[in-house]
Amino acid sequence: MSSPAREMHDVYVGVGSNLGKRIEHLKFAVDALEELGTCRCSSVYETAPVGYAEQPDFLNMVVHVSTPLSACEMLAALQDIETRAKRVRDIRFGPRTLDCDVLLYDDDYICFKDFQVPHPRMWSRAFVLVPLAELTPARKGLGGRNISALAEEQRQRDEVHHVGRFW
Ligand code: PH2
Ligand code: MG
Ligand code: MG
Repeated sequence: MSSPAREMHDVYVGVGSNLGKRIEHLKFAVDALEELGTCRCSSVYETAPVGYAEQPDFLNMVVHVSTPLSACEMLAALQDIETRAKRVRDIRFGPRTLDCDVLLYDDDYICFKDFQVPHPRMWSRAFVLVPLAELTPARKGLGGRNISALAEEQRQRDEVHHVGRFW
C-alpha cells in the first residue's frame, strides 16, 4: 500500500557567513538543507555588513527548499544547522559563522514574537533581495511589487558583489 503524498511547502532560506572559512560554512548549510528537501541555490554574493558595521564582510546566498516540514519545524531545523556550524549567539546583528533565516514560507504570514515571516527586514536588504530575485524574480513582495524591482532598487543603496555560482 502506498503512503499518502506529503504536502510540500515552498520555503526561501537566507544564508550568510562572515567568520572563518565563509564559503565552507555556506557549503555546510547547503548540504544540511538538502536533507530537508529539494534545493535550488542562488549565486553567492559578497556584501558589506548591514546594521552593525564593525565586522567583516559577509558571503550571502538564498536557497529555495521544497520540503514537507512545517514553518516551526523549519525554524528548529535551521537553528540546529547553525548550532552544528558552531554559531555563538552574542552580539545581535554581529559576526557569525552561519546564519540561516526563513525568509518566505509559501504565501503565509507568521507572527510570533521571535519568528516572523516574511522576514521583517528582508525588504530593505540587498543581500537578501538580489539573490532571492535570481530564484523568483516575478514573485510579489512588499507593496505588491516584483522581487526583481525591489532588488534593483535596493542594490542602488547597499553594496553587493557577485562572487559566483557554486551549487
Ligand atoms: N546579517 C545580519 C546583519 N547584517 N549584513 C550582511 N551584509 N549580510 C548578512 O547576512 C547580515 C548583515 C543579521 O542577520
Ligand atoms: Mg538569523
Ligand atoms: Mg539574519
